[in-house]
Amino acid sequence: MDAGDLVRSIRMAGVAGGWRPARSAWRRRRTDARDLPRRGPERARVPGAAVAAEPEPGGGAVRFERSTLRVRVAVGGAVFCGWDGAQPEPSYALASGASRNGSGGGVPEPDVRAVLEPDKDGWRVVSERVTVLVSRHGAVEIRTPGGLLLRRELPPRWWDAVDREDGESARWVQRSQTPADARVFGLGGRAAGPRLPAGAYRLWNTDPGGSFGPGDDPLYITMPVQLVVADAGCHLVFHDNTRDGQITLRDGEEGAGSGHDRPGGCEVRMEGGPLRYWVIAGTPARVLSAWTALTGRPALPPRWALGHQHSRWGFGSAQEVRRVVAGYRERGLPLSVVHLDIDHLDGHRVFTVDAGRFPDLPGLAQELGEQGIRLVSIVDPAVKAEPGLAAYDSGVAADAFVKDARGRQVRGVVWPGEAVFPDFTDPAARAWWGGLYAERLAQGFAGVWHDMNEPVSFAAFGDPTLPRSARHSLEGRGGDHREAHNVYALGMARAGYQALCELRPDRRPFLFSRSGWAGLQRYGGTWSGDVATDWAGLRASLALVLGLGLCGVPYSGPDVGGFTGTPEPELYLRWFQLGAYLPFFRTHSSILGGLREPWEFGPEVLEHARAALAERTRLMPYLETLAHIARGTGAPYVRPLWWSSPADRALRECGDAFLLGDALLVAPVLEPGATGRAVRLPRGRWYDTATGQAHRGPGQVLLAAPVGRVPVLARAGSVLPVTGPDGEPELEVWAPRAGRTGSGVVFTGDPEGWGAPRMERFVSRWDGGRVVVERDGGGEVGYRVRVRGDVEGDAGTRTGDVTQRPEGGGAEGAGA
Ligand code: NBV
Repeated sequence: MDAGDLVRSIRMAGVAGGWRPARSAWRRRRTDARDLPRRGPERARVPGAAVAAEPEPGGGAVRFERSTLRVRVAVGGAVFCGWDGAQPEPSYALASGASRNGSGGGVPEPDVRAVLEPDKDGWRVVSERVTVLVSRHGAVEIRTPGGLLLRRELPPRWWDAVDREDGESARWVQRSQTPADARVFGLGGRAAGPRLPAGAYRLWNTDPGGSFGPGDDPLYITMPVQLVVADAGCHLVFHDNTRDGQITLRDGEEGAGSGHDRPGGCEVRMEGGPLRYWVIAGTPARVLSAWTALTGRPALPPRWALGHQHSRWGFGSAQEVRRVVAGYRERGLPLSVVHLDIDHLDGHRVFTVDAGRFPDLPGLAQELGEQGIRLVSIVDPAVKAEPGLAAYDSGVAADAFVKDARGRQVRGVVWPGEAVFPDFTDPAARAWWGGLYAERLAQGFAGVWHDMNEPVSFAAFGDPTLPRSARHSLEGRGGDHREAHNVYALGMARAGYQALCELRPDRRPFLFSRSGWAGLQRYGGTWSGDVATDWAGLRASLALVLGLGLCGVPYSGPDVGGFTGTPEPELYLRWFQLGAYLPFFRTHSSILGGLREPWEFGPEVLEHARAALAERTRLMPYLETLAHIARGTGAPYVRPLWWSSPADRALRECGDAFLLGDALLVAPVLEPGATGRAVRLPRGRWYDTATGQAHRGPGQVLLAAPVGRVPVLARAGSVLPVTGPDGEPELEVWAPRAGRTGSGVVFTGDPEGWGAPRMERFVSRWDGGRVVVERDGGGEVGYRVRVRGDVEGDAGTRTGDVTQRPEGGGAEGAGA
């Protein structure tokens, strides 16, 4: 047991209490001691020298003395490399699974224009976006079409079992080099990010137990997905292997004076499973587009899921829910969703209701629905092992629960007590589980919140999850928890998403999940999990959202105010102000923590929270547009500052600000006592949206950040849809630089159904001393237009607002 395990188990035992976690931990240890195949003697192997090569569609196979490497460039430019005969499938990341409206994913066709040909030191495959070079000893280089090195994978090393009777796949390690200036992002949700410092990152989805801060790793979502940014270009590398493993990052060093750079690099070490990876090179936007073409486009949340959401573990009763909702209503604060946590269940049993505390849940749901508020339900995977309980009995009948090697149920301990775990890697179990969601819909819930699905089984010591030897279907191939653990929540999300599509075919599902893996976005989003209530937790919550977005999961956000304890008013407010600009905006806290209603922190905080909520409401059409862009292209709503300037090295280090779409730059306050802050600007002209003052990037500016607001800047030329003062949508246009043009798109879609959205594009430009906006392709603009920034000709002469009528006619008024 390492130190992390120890801390976790102490926290876990505290949370769960009693003797059960101790018994469960012993049981898990015994099961593994009995059933886990023991590794016999091993022998190291490297590929050796190349023997032959043969072309195949999109690339070819190079045979070495002791392995074979397959290189294949796919249509769209993604490169697949597989050793020892590994193919792209089967894959949990690529599986198209439950797709609707083409969220797809899946193995792309080979690009037949790319062919393997001899090169001076081996072979090469030239394609439109990258050149792949394979050396005679099995090193693989990925270069830009211009020849710049993006990544060099050194020949791998395996440890094969000497007598193969144990049936175990070989452990392996692969080292790689990246340019000295390269910076790495991603690896799932990492509190230490967004730019990942040098160090070791484990690949094993883990509940940190209690709460986490920037030093806790791994967390709930790990993924072998790295987004690497360097002067030479940007690329994503994905090691498609679900096993436990570790990625160690090493920073490069630029040879100060000596002229010799020490490359940066990483080492991927896996406990078994295939050695195969994908590399996608290009601009960040292209990389995310190709990545989500491979693993599936992000599900589009219903419009209401972009509004403010409120939750608490421990509402405890329908009256308390009504009291909180009335609190929002009476203060005129918008509220879109209320979440019910495990305390609304009967004895913590999933798919039940405590009828004493929530006597008429469908009635409550309807009552809230009349006020425009949706109810979302927590769903934990563990089912109480209790004959007579419908979920248990039907699961037994469907043979859906995870078993050990001897065919007995694997039992663990979670909130309801002794529990069993559905095998979400089994298609039949997924179908059975999905059917249970009918009960949630009948109770009036509009969406689901998957929790505890790393999966967690409380343990007084060791790893709080299922035994590694537990058997899983793995889509019929058969295997154990070592392979299934990291994709357990992904399978649960797939089951839930598919069920909601089938049970309510006219509505888009709303689903978010604490744990997951590459491809989670096909089914829904995620949230921070139990982030600690302190300033470091606030910073970590932004790191998670940014990192996950770069791994293809764009919809997420933290527990605003932190999960634990009670935030001081200033911390609560700063968290609230950040949350208002993130896709998933939810106040939530632990049953042991304090309240998170905006009025609980004094009148000053309430007024500032009101302003943040008003800004959220104003930006709703823009957020909806960003949701459609994410759906269509994989570009996250929340992007790092280097998104459109990846060559700006200073921006790669910047983890305290972000771009919200193309138009806005948000610089939240992440420190106590601040009244201003430094903001790094990407290249271009940026307006402070509070003052209208223009700033020029690249560079750094100091902006006021009084307690009532966080700096937000708008990119000159941008056109974004917002809600106008009368509640009607309007276009906000930030004056382009003199002589330049700008643009923006607007998506308006079906609020909750599957109807195709409407896309409109607008262009902004100067015309005779005033800014005009035109619909791309001609025709009426159709919206009221508000021009902001430098509204008269030369930059800086006059700053203010001008409103234009929908017909695109003359100015209605000018602000100062
Ligand atoms: O269901 C209770 C909590 C929930 O409020 C939280 O958001 C989850 O991350 N859940 C974890 C289980 C309890 C953890 C201590």
